[in-house]
Amino acid sequence: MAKNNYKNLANAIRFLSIDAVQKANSGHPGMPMGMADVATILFQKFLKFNPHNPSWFNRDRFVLSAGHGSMLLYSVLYLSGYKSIGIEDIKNFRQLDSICAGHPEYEKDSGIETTTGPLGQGIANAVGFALAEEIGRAKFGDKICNHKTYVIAGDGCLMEGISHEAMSLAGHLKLKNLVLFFDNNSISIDGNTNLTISDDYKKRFASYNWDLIEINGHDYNQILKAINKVQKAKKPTVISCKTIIGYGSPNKSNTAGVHGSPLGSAEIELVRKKLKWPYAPFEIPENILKEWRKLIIAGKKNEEDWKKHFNKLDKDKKEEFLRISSSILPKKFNENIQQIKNKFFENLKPIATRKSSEACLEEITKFVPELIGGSADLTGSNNTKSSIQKIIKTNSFNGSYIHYGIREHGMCGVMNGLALHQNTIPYGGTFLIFSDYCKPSIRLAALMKQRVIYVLTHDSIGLGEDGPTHQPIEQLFSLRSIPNLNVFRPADSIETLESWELALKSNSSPSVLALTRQDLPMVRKERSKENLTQYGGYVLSDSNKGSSNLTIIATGSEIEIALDVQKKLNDQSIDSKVVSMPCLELFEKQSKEYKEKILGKNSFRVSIEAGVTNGWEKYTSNGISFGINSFGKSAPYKQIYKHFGLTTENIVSEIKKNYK
Ligand SMILES: Cc1ncc(C[n+]2csc(CCOP(=O)(O)OP(=O)(O)O)c2C)c(N)n1
Ligand SMILES: [Mg+2]
Repeated sequence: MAKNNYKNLANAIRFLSIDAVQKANSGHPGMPMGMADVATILFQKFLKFNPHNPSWFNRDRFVLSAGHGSMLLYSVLYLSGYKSIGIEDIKNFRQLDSICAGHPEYEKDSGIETTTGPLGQGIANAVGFALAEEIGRAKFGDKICNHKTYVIAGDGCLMEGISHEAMSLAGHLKLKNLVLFFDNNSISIDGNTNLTISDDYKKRFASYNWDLIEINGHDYNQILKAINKVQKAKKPTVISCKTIIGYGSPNKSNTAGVHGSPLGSAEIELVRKKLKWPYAPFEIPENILKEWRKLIIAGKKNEEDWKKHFNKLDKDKKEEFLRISSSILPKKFNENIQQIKNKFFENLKPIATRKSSEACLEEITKFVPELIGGSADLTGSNNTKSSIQKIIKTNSFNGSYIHYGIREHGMCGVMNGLALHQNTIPYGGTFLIFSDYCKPSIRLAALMKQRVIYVLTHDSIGLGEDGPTHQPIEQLFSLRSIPNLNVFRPADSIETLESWELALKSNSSPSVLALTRQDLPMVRKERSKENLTQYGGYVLSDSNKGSSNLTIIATGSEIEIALDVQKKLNDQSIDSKVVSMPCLELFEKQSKEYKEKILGKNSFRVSIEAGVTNGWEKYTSNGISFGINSFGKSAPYKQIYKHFGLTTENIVSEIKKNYK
C-alpha cells in the first residue's frame, strides 16, 4: 500500500482521538497522535484477529498499557469494524456508561482485552497473556494456540516497578511471542523525562534477555521491517519507537501540554491544515473507512483457517479445549471435592490451614488441569505446590507451576493476564503481609471480575518470631474493603477445602485465601455434605440450642479461642453461640433474616480476630471487638496473643464485666 494511504489511515485514528477528547473536554490526545502510525501498521499488516468475533481464541492479543491513550484503542477498534464500538460511542467518550470510558475497561467480546490506566499493569498482563499462550501451545499444539501478544507502553509504564518485575520474568522464560512497543517520546506529565530518568534502556532490556529494535515511530518502512522481524523472534522484543507526542500539532507537539488536555479548537484547526484532513469532526471519508473495514474479511479468514485445524483435533482434546476456554470446571468436580472432604473428616489432628490448603491442592491439581499455580519465592512456606505439578521453565511450558521469584506485584499482574487469556485458572502465593505489594493488581482483578486466587499465608501474629514487619494487622480489612473480592479466612481443613471450592467456582470474582502458619484444631466435626462457607458465616457451636443471647463471632485461628471461651462460660452457666465467619463478603450477600438469625437480633455480640477491629464494629456495636489496633510484636506466638489480650482468660473476664 502507498505510504500516503497509511498516512490517511493513521490520521483517521488521530482525528477521532483529537475530536473525541475535545468534545468530552477531557482526555489524552498526545499519545494516540504519536502512536497512530505504529498502530496502523500493526493492525493493517500484522495483527491476527476477527473484528466480528473478538473472542476468537487464537487471536493476537493487543494490550494498551498506556491506558490514558484509550482513544487510540477505541479508534482502531471502531475503524477495523468491531461491533462493540460505533461512532456514537466515540462521540460519547468519557460519558456515563460509555464503552469508551476514560481508561480502557475490560469487557468480554469487545476487543478491550484488559483494564489499564494504572501504568505498568498492562505490561504485566501482556506477560501473562504470552505465558498463557505458551501454556496453551504446550497443551493443545501450535495449530491451536500460536499467537503474538503486542503491548504499547510509554515512558510511564516503563518507569513503574512492576514493569521491571514482569519484563525480567518474561525475559527469563524467553516468551518469544511477546512484543512491547515503547512509545519513546521522552515526555510525561511533568515535562521532559530527562527531569527524572537517565536509564540506559539498551542495557536495561539486554539484561532482561529481551531483544531491542530501535525505530522512528513515524517511518512506515521502519515500522514494517521491525514487526516483520519479530515474527521470527526467539525472545521477547522491545520495539522502541521514537515518536513525537501530539504529532501534527504545530504548537503543542513534543510538549507535556498535549499529554492530557484537549488541544482546543484553534489548534485543532491548525492540525487539520497541517495533516491535510479537511473533514468534519467524527467524519471518516468512505474510502478510508472502507480500507480499514477490509480487516473484517481478513479477520473472518483468520478464524476459518484456524477452525480447520481445530476440527482435526480428536474428540477428547476438542472437548477439553472447549470446557477450559468456556471456564467450565471438570464434570466430576463436585464429586471429587466431596471425596476430599470425606477424607479430611477422618483426620482430626491439628494442622495449619496452609497445610490443609496444600492437601487440597494435592488432590485438586489431579482433576483441574487448568490450574496454574505459583509463589513469589515462598513455595515451601505458602504450601502452594502439589507433588504432581511440573515446573514451567524456559522452553518447557507443559507444567503447571511457576516460580515467580520475589516479584509479588509482577506475579499478580501476570496472573490477571493468565486469567484473561481464558485457558488457565491462576493461583499464586505470598505472605498475607505482602498483599500490600500485590494490591494494585488484586484491585484490577476484582474490577475485571477475573477468577484469580491468592494464597496468602502467615495470616496473623500467629506467625510469631518474624515480628511486626511480617505480621498482618490491617491487611484483612484492607482487602475486605476491595469491592468484588472474596476474602476467605478458614478455621480448619474443612473450611479451607470449602474456600477452595468456592474460589474455583467463582467465575466473576477473585478470592483471597488467608491461611495460618500455626497448627489449628479441627473444629468442623459434624459431617455436613453442604458447603457451609458459602454462607459466609454460620453457627458452629451453640451451647443452648438457639436461645442464648451471647454471640461470639470469630474467623480462622481465633475460632479455637472462641470455642474455648464458650466452654469456660458454659462452665459458669453462661450460654453462648460461636459463629464462624470465614467470608464476610458472602455473609453480607445473605438475606437480612439469615444474618439476624445467625448473629442474634438482640444478642450481645463479641468478635475475635487477630487484626484491626475497625470493621467488626458493624456487627458488635453493642458488644466488644477483640483484636489488635497497633503493630505486632516479635516473640513466640502464644506470648504475642497474650500480650494483646487474645486469650480465653482475658476475653471471658471482659465478657463477664460487660454482658448482662
Ligand atoms: C501508577 C500510575 N501512576 C500515575 C498515573 C498518572 N499518569 C497518567 S499518564 C502519566 C504520565 C505517563 O507518561 P507517559 O507514559 O510518557 O505517557 P505520554 O505522556 O507519553 O502519553 C501519569 C503520571 C497513572 N495513571 N498510573
Ligand atoms: Mg511519554
